[in-house]
Amino acid sequence: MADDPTKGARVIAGAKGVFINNEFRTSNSGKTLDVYAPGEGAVFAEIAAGDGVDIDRAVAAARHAFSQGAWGKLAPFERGRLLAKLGLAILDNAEELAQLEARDTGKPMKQARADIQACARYFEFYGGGADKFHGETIPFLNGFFVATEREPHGVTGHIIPWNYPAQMFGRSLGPALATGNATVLKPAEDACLTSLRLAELAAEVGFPAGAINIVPGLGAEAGAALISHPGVDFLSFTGSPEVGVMVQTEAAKNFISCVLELGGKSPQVVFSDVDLEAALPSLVNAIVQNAGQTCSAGSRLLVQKSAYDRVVEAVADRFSKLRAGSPEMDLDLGPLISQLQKKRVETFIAKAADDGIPILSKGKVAEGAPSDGFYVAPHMFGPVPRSNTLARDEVFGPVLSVLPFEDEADAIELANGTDFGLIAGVWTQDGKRGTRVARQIRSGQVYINAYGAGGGIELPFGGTRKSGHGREKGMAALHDFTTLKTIITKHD
Ligand code: TXE
Repeated sequence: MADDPTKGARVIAGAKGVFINNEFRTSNSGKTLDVYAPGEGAVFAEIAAGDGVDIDRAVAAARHAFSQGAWGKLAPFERGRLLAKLGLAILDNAEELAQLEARDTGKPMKQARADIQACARYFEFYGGGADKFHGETIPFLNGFFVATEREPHGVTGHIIPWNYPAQMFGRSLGPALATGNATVLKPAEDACLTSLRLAELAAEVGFPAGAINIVPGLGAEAGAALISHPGVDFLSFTGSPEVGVMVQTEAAKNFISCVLELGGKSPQVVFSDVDLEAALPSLVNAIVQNAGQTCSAGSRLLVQKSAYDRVVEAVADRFSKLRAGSPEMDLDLGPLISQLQKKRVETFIAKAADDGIPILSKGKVAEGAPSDGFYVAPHMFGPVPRSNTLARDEVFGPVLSVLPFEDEADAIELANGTDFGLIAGVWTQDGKRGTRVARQIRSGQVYINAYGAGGGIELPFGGTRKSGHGREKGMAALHDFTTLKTIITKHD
């Protein structure tokens, strides 16, 4: 382990503080929380346990930045320039950030490096969008001139999870800042070090005080205080459906709106005319990436009966070769984020065995992976009965459920057969069928002959029903972070 690149990750100086008005300060309580390195199963840092008082201070700082401070006075192109500068600073510090992210989340170094590149892309993309997102004029009665304008909400509250901390930082804050909001972010207690370092970088490149405020802490304390705060004008939440309901309820009490991204049980629909060779890497990677802890994980593999044996055999073969290991081993997947998440996933696996669902294939935890790390070998189960929990509920781990279907109509019914609707993949060489099926699947995104390609920063992303609502990514996110004003002028 001596050559572990992540061991040198600088645990940033301010990690034990809250970041308000461009500086780290001691939290109100002075209490801290332990941070585990999931790859090692050991504590490697401490963070501040922010509370309601810290949230009050952060919201006040954001309010001041928005209404009186330098941030609120910037022209859109100046905001855009700052976002672009942050994107460049992220690229300049990419290796350090990737090492910190890998240590904090356990993900393989190649994944962590890709995540940091994606984080930079969010700031580049939204930096470019800041001065290109505008209203319109509307033809109205004679003697009137009507124009619409996109206004920022004011102070936006952001709660992000631990699975892609740096990416979520960019995905959530990028569009909020581009449109001129001042932000308060509560990162996940399980992995928040890159958020703190990114905020520090933002201050270094010139973001005015109060534009970005970070309060780490527990969901039930700092998180609960942020979502119920009367000084917050809009909420952006990514996490579990259970907490998503709380966010929406608190937003309703304050008469504000919110965007919720709550995960999924996404299907990959494989028809018998699939180009299997081309599809295989995506069919497997969709559930293995980030050890299955991905909201858009392709956790249900739906296979047409006439091709079932052929497809299952090929996927199972790849599955059996998968290896989980520590960040520096840089294998197919890393550990899960915590002992708790490992237990949750193992409970699903044990239940599947109790329910008599056959294991079609299994990967391994690699030799040399630290024995205390939170590793779970990838599992492939099938055929999974349609009513089973493994066919309906999000596992958030490297567990693939295989379900057979008869024909196109059956495939659509099965694909739509959960409470979620985030993303889907359709695999067929029949172009008309691909489009037909994609149009009938209820979800925010549908890929045809691909899955989750290229990070999709430019592509609107979000769900229906239990997967949440509102859209992140792409120019669509700018809509959520603004409110539409119509100015009606009578000139005759
Ligand atoms: O989520 P939580 P957890 C799903 C996934 C996973 C399950 C549980 O299925 O197994 O949720 O994960 C903050 N008020 N997803 O327990 O608790 C918390 O501090 C305000 C899918 O980690 O929802 C963290 O910052 N905030 C998902 C964030 O919510 C609260 C990603 C997410 O934590 C809070 C993560 C409260 N009362 C989990 N309680 C996705 N969509 O990708 C917690 N939080």
